[in-house]
Amino acid sequence: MSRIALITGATSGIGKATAFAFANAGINLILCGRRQERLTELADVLGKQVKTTTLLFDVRDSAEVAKAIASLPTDFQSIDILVNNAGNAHGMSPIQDGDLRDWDAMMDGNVKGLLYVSKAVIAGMIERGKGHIVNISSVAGKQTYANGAVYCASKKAVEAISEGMRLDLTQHGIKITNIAPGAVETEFSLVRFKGDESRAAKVYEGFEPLRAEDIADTILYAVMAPAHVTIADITIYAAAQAAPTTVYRK
Ligand code: NDP
Ligand code: 8X3
Repeated sequence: MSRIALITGATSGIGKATAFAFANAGINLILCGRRQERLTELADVLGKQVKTTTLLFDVRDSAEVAKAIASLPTDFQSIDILVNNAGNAHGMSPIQDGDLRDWDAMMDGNVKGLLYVSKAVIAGMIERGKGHIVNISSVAGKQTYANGAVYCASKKAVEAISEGMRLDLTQHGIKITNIAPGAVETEFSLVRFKGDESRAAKVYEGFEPLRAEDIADTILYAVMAPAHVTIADITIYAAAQAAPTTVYRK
């Protein structure tokens, strides 16, 4: 029987590419995000390949998350795969200049949001004695860089949550995969720099960044591993990137 995957942040970038990769592999989809129009467009396309439904919620709102997931039609309730991908960086500045709204957006979305969605899905996985959770961390969760303390902290938290989930959930037949990408050209930098297109474009200038599809391929690889194999932790850099802020540009 085809598996069912819930992907957060499916409206853009890595989440969207993962939705395409999963559909090509015959995995049914629950596509989540805050932009209904994009969700509808995506569901129209991918619904031709696999069974697809959408959920509109902000991961920062625990009640909204619980309500949305509880509202799934019966044939989408047995979630086999959860891809905790929704998240963003907001702002980039020395800690002393940080904006409290940016800090809230990152800690509430990247950390607490991931927890809220996981909580709503894990109970069913435990009941069924199987499941797979893929958490999208970042190289920022492996190594802190200047002007990024809070985003890095949010991704270090994701790393810790992945480890903790693996310790607590392995006995219930649930696999945990933590994926830490380097620079991927998506809407990420546009969001970080609040719509400043030229500043966002500079992040990817002079080298070939990762594409969302590269990360989607890795996520697919992890979820297609045989039953006895857990892909626990993967770090992916662009070939020209050696560390979060060490990029060899031409
Ligand atoms: P995008 O900005 O392209 O996509 C972010 C996705 O997250 C969107 O679909 C957005 O959907 C969703 N999202 C953001 N905030 C919320 C929220 N509060 N509630 C619900 N959905 C939300 O960026 P990426 O695809 O690059 O980012 C995906 C993940 O990958 C993030 O966790 C990011 O930190 C991580 N990452 C990205 C890297 C990069 O270089 N691009 C590198 C390492 C990790 P919508 O706006 O519709 O809600
Ligand atoms: C996104 C990659 O290096 O900008 O998580 O933090 S980085």
